[in-house]
Amino acid sequence: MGAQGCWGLVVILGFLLQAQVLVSQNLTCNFKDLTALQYFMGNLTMKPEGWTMDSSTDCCGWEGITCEPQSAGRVIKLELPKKRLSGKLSDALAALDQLKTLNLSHNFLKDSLPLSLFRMPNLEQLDLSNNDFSGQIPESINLHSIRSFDISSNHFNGSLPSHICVNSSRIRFLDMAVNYFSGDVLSGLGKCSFLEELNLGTDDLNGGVTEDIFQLQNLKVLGLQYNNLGGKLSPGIANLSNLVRFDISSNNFSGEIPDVFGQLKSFQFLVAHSNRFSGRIPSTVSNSPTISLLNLRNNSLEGFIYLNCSAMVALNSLDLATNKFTGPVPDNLPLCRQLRNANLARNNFSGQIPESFREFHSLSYLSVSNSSLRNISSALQILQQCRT
Ligand SMILES: *[C@@H]1O[C@H](CO)[C@@H](O)[C@H](O)[C@H]1NC(C)=O
Ligand SMILES: *[C@@H]1O[C@H](CO)[C@@H](O)[C@H](O)[C@H]1NC(C)=O
Ligand SMILES: *[C@@H]1O[C@H](CO)[C@@H](O)[C@H](O)[C@H]1NC(C)=O
Ligand SMILES: *[C@@H]1O[C@H](CO)[C@@H](O)[C@H](O)[C@H]1NC(C)=O
Ligand SMILES: *[C@@H]1O[C@H](CO)[C@@H](O)[C@H](O)[C@H]1NC(C)=O
Ligand SMILES: *[C@@H]1O[C@H](CO)[C@@H](O)[C@H](O)[C@H]1NC(C)=O
Ligand SMILES: *[C@@H]1O[C@H](CO)[C@@H](O)[C@H](O)[C@H]1NC(C)=O
Ligand SMILES: *[C@@H]1O[C@H](CO)[C@@H](O)[C@H](O)[C@H]1NC(C)=O
Ligand SMILES: *[C@@H]1O[C@H](CO)[C@@H](O)[C@H](O)[C@H]1NC(C)=O
Ligand SMILES: *[C@@H]1O[C@H](CO)[C@@H](O)[C@H](O)[C@H]1NC(C)=O
Ligand SMILES: *[C@@H]1O[C@H](CO)[C@@H](O)[C@H](O)[C@H]1NC(C)=O
Ligand SMILES: CC(=O)N[C@H]1CO[C@H](CO)[C@@H](O)[C@@H]1O
Repeated sequence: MGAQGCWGLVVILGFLLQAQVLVSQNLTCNFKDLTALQYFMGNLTMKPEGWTMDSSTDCCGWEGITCEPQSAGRVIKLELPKKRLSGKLSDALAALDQLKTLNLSHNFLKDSLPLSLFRMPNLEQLDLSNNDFSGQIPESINLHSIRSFDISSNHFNGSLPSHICVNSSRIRFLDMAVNYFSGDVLSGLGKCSFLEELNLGTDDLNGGVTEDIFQLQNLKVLGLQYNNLGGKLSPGIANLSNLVRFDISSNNFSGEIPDVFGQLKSFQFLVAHSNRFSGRIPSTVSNSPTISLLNLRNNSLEGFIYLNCSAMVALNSLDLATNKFTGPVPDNLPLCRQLRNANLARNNFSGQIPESFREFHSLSYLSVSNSSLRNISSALQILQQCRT
C-alpha cells in the first residue's frame, strides 16, 4: 500500500517534470493574449481555421499568430490577410499590448474601428486595407511606434485624419486612399516628417494643396488623384527634394504647372491628366534627365511642343493628348531613345507626320488621331517604316 502510493507519487512527479520541460521548450501563449484573441475570434462570424475557444490551447501555434520567443509567449504579430473574415473588430484586441504587426487586409470586416486600436504603443504595421470598415477615425491617435498605416479601400468618412502624426510621428507609409474622407485637407500632415509615401487618391477631398505638405522632406510618393482638389499648384513642391512620383490626375487644378519637377534629383513620374492646367510644358520638365512618365493629357496646355531629347534620356511614356498644342508634331521625338509610348491625339497640330519618324525605333505605340494633320498616305508610309 505504502509502496504503491510512493510509485504513484513518482509517476506524477515525473509527469509534472516532463510537462515543465515541455513548457520551457515550447512557446506557450500568454493567458491575457489568449483571452484577447478569443474575444477577437468571438466577434467574427466565422473563426479562423485552427483557432479554438479551448483555454488550454497554445495560441502561439495558431495560424497567423507569431509570438516573441524572448518574452514569455507574448503575441507580436496577428496576420490574417485574405482569409474571408467577416464581422467586427473587437475592442479586446488592444489587450495585445506587445503587438507589432496587425494585418487583416483583404477581408470583409465591417463597422467602425474600436477607439482602443488607436492606442497600441508597440504597433509598427497596421494594414486594414480592402475591408468594409466604416465610420470616422478618432480625434486622438496614439500609435507611438507606427511606421506603416494602411486603411485604404474601406468606407471611412468624415474629415481626413490629418492630425495623425501629432502623437504618431514616425509614420513612413500612410495610405488612406479609396475612402470617403472629405474636407479641406492636408494641413496638419506637415508633422509627418518621416513620411515617404502618402496616398490619398479617390477620396472626397477638396480645397488646395496646403503649404504643410512641402515640409515633408522625405516624401517620395504623393498620390492625390481622383479628388476635387483645385486652385493653383504651388512652386513649394520644389521643397520635396526626394519626390519620385506625383499624381494629381482627375482634380480641378488650374493655372500653369510650376516649373520645379525637373529640379528634383530623383523625379520620375508626373501624372496630372484631367485637370484644367493651361500654359506650356515647363522647361525643367522638357529638359529632365530622370522623368520616365509624363502624362498631361486632357488639360488646356498650348503652344509648340518642345522636348529636349538630348536631355530626356529616361522618357519612356508621353501622353499629351487632348490639349491645345499647336505647331508641327515635334520632329525630334525619335531622339528620345527610351520613348515607347507617345499619345499626341486630339491637339491642333499643323503639317504632317515628320519624315524623321521613319527612325523611331523605340516606339511601340503612337497616336496622333484627330490632330488636324494632313497627308494621311504619307503618314502611313512613314510609320510603316518606323519599326525595325
Ligand atoms: C466581442 O468583443 C467584446 C469586446 O470588444 C467582448 O466583450 C465580447 O465578449 C466579444 N464577443 C464574443 C462573442 O466573444
Ligand atoms: C498584409 O498582407 C498582404 C497580403 O499578404 C500583403 O500584401 C501586405 O503587404 C501586408 N501588409 C503589410 C503591412 O505587411
Ligand atoms: C496626443 O496625445 C494626447 C495625450 O495622450 C491626447 O490628449 C491628444 O488627443 C493626442 N492628440 C492627437 C492629435 O491624437
Ligand atoms: C458617414 O457615413 C454614415 C453612414 O453612411 C453617415 O450616416 C454619416 O452622416 C457620414 N458622416 C459624414 C461626416 O459624412
Ligand atoms: C521648404 O523647406 C525648408 C527647409 O528646407 C523650410 O524651412 C520651408 O518652410 C519649406 N517651405 C515650405 C513652403 O514649406
Ligand atoms: C473647379 O474650380 C473652379 C474655380 O477655379 C470652380 O468654379 C469650379 O466649380 C470647380 N469645379 C468643380 C467640379 O468643383
Ligand atoms: C477631362 O478632364 C475633365 C476635367 O477637366 C473631366 O471632367 C473629364 O471627365 C476628363 N475627360 C476624360 C476623357 O478623362
Ligand atoms: C538640351 O539638353 C542638352 C543636354 O542636357 C543641353 O546641353 C542643351 O543645352 C539643351 N538644349 C536646349 C535647347 O535646352
Ligand atoms: C487650330 O489652329 C488653327 C490655326 O493653326 C486655328 O485657326 C483653329 O481655330 C485652331 N482650332 C482649335 C480647335 O483650336
Ligand atoms: C476631334 O476634334 C474636334 C475639335 O478639335 C472635336 O469637336 C471632335 O469631337 C473630335 N473628334 C474625336 C473623335 O475625338
Ligand atoms: C504628302 O507627303 C509626301 C511625302 O512627304 C509629299 O511628297 C507630298 O507632296 C505630300 N502631299 C501633300 C498633299 O501635302
Ligand atoms: C505545440 C508545439 O509546438 N509543440 C512542440 C513542443 O516541443 C516539442 C519538443 O521540442 C515538439 O515535439 C512539439 O511539437
